[in-house]
Amino acid sequence: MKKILMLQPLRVYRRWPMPDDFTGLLGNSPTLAFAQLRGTLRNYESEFMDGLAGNFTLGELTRRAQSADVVMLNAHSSIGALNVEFNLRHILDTAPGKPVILGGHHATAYDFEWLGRGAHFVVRNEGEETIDELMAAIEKGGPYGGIAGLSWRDAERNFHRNPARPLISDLDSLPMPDWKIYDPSLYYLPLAIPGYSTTAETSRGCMHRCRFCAASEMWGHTQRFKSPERVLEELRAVRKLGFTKIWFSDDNFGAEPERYTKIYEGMIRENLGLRFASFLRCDTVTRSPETMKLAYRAGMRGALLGIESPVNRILKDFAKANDHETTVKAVEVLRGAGIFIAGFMIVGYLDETQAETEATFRAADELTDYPIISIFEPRMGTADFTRATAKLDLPGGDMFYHNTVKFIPSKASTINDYRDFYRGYMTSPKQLRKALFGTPVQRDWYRTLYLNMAKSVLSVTPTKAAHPWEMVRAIYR
Ligand code: B12
Ligand code: SF4
Repeated sequence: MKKILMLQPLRVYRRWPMPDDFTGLLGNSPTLAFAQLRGTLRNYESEFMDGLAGNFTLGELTRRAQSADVVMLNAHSSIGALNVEFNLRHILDTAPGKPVILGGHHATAYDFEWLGRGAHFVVRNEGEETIDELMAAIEKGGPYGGIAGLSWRDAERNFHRNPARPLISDLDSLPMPDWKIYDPSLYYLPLAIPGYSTTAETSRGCMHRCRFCAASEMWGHTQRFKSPERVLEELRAVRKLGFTKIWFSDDNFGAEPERYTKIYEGMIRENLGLRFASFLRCDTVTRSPETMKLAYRAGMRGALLGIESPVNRILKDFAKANDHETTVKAVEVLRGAGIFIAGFMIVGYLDETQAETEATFRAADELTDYPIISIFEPRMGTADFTRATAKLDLPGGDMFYHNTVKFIPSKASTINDYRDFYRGYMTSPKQLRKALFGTPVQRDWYRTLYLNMAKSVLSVTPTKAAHPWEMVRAIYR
């Protein structure tokens, strides 16, 4: 039987004083991808190493890669690409001869670039059916040309991109994810109850077309749903394994209120005792305020709300199909229901004026319990990548790598406003009060964040201090 190492690459390069993938400071949850792939590949022996959550050495990676027959890596963002590449090269050097397979959002957008960097195979878009066929082909030594959704290189280093694979029409037909591959002690979501945290999904993709969004692009601007019965079956399984906190990976959670009403009612009826957070559009909230009250009773404690900007001109330019008035209403509904609002916002957008950027910073506190503000990053495959390329307004090359301190040249000064905003925000008595006397989720959220920020600052080494805000190599063993 073939043995598979499933790998979320180790953080070999880190930035200091704050990491480049800042969201990890707010809590973490594993990618569902490997539980799902493990569910599909039940006839293989597999283990998972989460280099974003665990503290592994390169020596350990070498040992595990050497004892595996196949290595699978998740490449999901330009921010993580440097570390994925380092892990890939390390495996090729220290465990030569093993087929190395990549998958995920970034691998899909940059398949040939990854083959050029040494990967043998890239599974594009949805992974389950392709990986099943690929593993069978690897056992036989090929051929690979007939496997839809696969990019691969042959012995002469010619690159091939097979035709795309149609999306799975019925998500209920997927095997159950196998959450047992995760070490529960590595994950923590600040949702104010004890117990373990993990990731689950109720749907895949999103039917909207926001110009900056790569997630919707990945799934062909479609959204497919699992049935409420299947979702409840998964939640029961998760609960049985001792998890109490869920991050739903859905890009557009709650999109069909009737379907989610059934899920929430089931969770309440079965007294699952779960707490969860999910990505929500503002119009999903305003379309059905009653459903949000039910969601709270079912355990929703965090809304990762797509606010983006308080400026209607910018929202229109994003093609967000929402306006600021909807945002204000959504915030009111969620606050009324008692749900913590982590608001996603974007500054430094193409053509954004300084006044519009300032309006976003000014609105951030009022519209959220905590604002997750990103500086605009044109992602490969999106309409905005094409727009930024046409204007020669890209932070760097083809955006294969991105380090979150370099922005589109026309908005380079935004970084200073951004740092001033967060410095002021995090040291304001208002946030400190939330950490000490806020609602249970506010307290958990802010304490987790302050603690992780302190740990990050205190992880200083002479090398890091000499190169603040640069990615520096952090693993030497
Ligand atoms: C959980 C999660 C995280 C977790 C864990 C990440 C991890 N990979 O371990 C944490 C919090 C650490 C995280 C961090 C970040 N994340 Co994140 N994350 C998610 C989230 C919400 C869920 C992922 C998931 O479980 N999906 C469900 C599974 C079933 O789908 P999937 O991952 O796509 O996997 C399928 C296929 O892609 C494929 N597949 C995936 N991997 C592999 C590997 C192999 C070998 C194979 C064969 C197939 C395969 O098969 C799977 C089944 O079909 C997604 C949103 C989403 N809907 O996916 C964002 C998302 C992936 N994250 C994103 C981003 C931007 C980030 C950050 C940069 C945020 C930040 N600024 O800090 C960081 C980067 C971290 C890093 N160093 O790379 C973006 C990526 C956008 C892009 N590349 O274009 C997404 C899409 C969110 C969004 N809507 O913008 N993230
Ligand atoms: S609603 Fe969210 S997931 Fe859907 S396209 Fe817009 S940003 Fe992307």
